[in-house]
Amino acid sequence: MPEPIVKTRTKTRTRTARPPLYKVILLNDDFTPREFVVQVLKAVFRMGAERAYAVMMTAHRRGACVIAVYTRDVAETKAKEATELGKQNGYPLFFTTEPET
Ligand code: TYC
Repeated sequence: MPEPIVKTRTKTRTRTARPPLYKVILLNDDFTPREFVVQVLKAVFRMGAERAYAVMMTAHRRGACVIAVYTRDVAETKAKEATELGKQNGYPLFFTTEPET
């Protein structure tokens, strides 16, 4: 009887893991003017006027609003940049980040 020929072929499949995402959250405060919040949302998060206004009003009414989801680096940089813009203008405007579950 001839020996059966058994060949083992190892196939390597490369999977690219998706990086974990982080939410940027806008917090309400009693001092920052609405119009200023809208300006920051447009400038830092590239929102159009209508979306920026809606997001600002959601934070105003509910206390906070998730505004976007990015990789950790981008989320933290944008949150810092936007918070800094408020600070430079004497406002307590605050953006924070948290991992998306
Ligand atoms: N509550 C502020 C006001 O009445 C406006 C505001 C909205 C501030 C949203 C921060 O995230 C914010 N002037």
